[in-house]
Amino acid sequence: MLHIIGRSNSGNVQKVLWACEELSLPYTREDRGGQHGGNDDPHYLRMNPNGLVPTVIDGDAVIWESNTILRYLACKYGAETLWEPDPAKRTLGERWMDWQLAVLAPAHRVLFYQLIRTPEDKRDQAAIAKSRDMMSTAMQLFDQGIPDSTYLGGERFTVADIALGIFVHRWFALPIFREPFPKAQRWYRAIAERPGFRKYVDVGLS
Ligand SMILES: N[C@@H](CCC(=O)N[C@@H](CS)C(=O)NCC(=O)O)C(=O)O
Repeated sequence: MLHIIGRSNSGNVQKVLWACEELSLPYTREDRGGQHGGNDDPHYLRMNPNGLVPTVIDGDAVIWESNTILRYLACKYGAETLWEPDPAKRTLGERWMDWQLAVLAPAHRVLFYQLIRTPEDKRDQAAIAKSRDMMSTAMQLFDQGIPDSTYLGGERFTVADIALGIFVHRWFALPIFREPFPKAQRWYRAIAERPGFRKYVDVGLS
């Protein structure tokens, strides 16, 4: 059975949990990271040299990087669902997955840690404002760049919608000023209906 390593309040672990729900895949999970620690245990570092979560074990395969895990699960278990079989069409979603790692996640990081994981009296308001503006700039690009289709890759819900869904959810859930991004909001409404999103992502930020 699939084994997931990582705390369930990690956005990158939530990607994997949401994918398992979409695929009706049974799994076991152990807490690691954050308040649970254990990232630097030598045996964990041998599996994941970054000391980050998630890591997934599936038989002989040990996999890290959440978007790589998403692609693996979709390709292996989601041929009829999460995996877009046409390589050219698949890039429509995959480009946003790479963009999520390179642009959106770094833009949101300070904002998220300051507002959710830092006590109010210790928050750095200037850093919060700067990170909000960075995330807003990224969200504006997302709003203008996504297609008019229901999902990022067309009418099929794929792993790209999961990878982006986690971080776009944070934009809409954090207690911040938000410019109206109507296309992003329409897409967000569609993915927020998925049972996997409700079960693992829309559970409060922590
Ligand atoms: N690019 C990596 C990022 C992994 C990452 O940053 N994980 C965070 C949790 S979301 C982590 O392990 N933080 C340290 C910790 O939880 O102790 C991925 O997508 O898997």
